[in-house]
Amino acid sequence: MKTFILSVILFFFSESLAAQVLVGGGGEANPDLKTNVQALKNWQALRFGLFIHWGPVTLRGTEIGWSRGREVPIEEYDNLYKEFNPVLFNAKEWVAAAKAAGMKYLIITSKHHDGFCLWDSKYTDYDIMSSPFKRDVLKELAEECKRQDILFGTYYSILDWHHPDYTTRHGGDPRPVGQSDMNRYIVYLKNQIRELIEIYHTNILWFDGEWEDSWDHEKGMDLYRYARGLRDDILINNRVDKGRKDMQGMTLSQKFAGDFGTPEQRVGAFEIERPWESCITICRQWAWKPNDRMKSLRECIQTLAKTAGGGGNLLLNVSPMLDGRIEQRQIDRLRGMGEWLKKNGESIYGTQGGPFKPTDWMVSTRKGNQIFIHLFNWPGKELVLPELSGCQILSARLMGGREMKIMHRNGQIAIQLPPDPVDENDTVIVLKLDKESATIPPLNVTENIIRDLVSCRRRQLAT
Ligand code: H79
Repeated sequence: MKTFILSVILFFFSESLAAQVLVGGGGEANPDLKTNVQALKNWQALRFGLFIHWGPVTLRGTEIGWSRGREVPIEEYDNLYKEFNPVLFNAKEWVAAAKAAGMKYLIITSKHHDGFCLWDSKYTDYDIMSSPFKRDVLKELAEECKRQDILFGTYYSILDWHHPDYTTRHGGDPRPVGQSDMNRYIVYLKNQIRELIEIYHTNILWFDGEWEDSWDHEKGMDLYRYARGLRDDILINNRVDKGRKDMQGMTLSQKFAGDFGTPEQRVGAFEIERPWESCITICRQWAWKPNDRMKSLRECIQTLAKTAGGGGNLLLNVSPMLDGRIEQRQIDRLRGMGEWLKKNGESIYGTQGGPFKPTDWMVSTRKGNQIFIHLFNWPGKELVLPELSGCQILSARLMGGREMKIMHRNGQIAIQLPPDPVDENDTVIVLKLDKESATIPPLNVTENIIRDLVSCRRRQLAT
């Protein structure tokens, strides 16, 4: 009888845990349409993907979409596709670059705010087939992703500053909006989304440009339902609807549609109940820019670790050049991340964030009965952490290396470190526990470690 009661309690407990994962979905208009949990979990386990922003704008080296009517006059911008001929485009090389980085999925701009379509769309001539290149970039890429076992997804901008029926003008566009019609535009948009799902088998719909007044909450929930109706296991970001608060990217409440949050150009805040993905550029601009400042390998690796430590995915953006190649220095940077992941991938893929909450110089991830500590700065001779209540640390070792001594003092754990960091970018320490790490509630370490650092510095000053 006791066991029965216990299992009933456990059942409800696990059900409520599951319910926490079931956030988002179709929003208040679609109460029965929840996020496809299996698809979500599979995608979360991938942790690291490649974002690609690309289009005729690379002929100018200015920002995609945003430079239309700013750095590049509208008339000129809208005619760039007539010169777009990236003859060195090679889907195999792009996907191989993602693979070499240790990335597991890829999202490409099928259509950005400028309205240009990188695929052979039946519903517009403003697409890649009207350029001198005349090759279906999306098709080649989708097929190559399949071949190389990379999950394929598509970015699609809801706002379209080029389409006559879209009802907001931008960049001093003189065309009157009087004849525009959002209902007609939505027919166009849905037709294109159907193409992306049915012909290109996109697994992720990464919407953007939802913030203008032309779009609203009802339209967002309707679009979500439409896409899920075409394919139930598709994932849709929260920019399908108006629930995103700011660039922190998390959805305000469950009344809004969307399967995951989208912090932009920042690592999301620690959040392990609600799914999210940070999108961050490898350089500064989303679209290719000559001599754009590129992030260091250290920054790239730490950004990935911080994202995983906070509980999210990282979608790192690269933009190929006007000739179709990805810059060699970016390929090299990606490979650098892949090399780090070859040694440390266990601490990223398939992990959850925590239990130690992220700090500037340390984050943690967990999987099974292990916790992975990512050290960005070297704390001295010891790493001091709060004790984990209710479980034992059986061992501490450097990732792929030797075991380290653990001491217990005043409710703290002190792990004896080698004198210097093993990996200047991120040294990973693996803690093996006597039980599952997933159940440990999040712990704040900041104060603890700062105190220890201060005393450590004092000691140094004293000697
Ligand atoms: O597609 C990428 C951006 O174009 C788009 N979302 C990502 C994924 C985006 N939407 N909103 N924003 C970016 C924020 C707007 C930032 C801006 Fe700017 C600051 C627009 C103009 C000044 C960023 C910097 C774009 C141009 C310069």
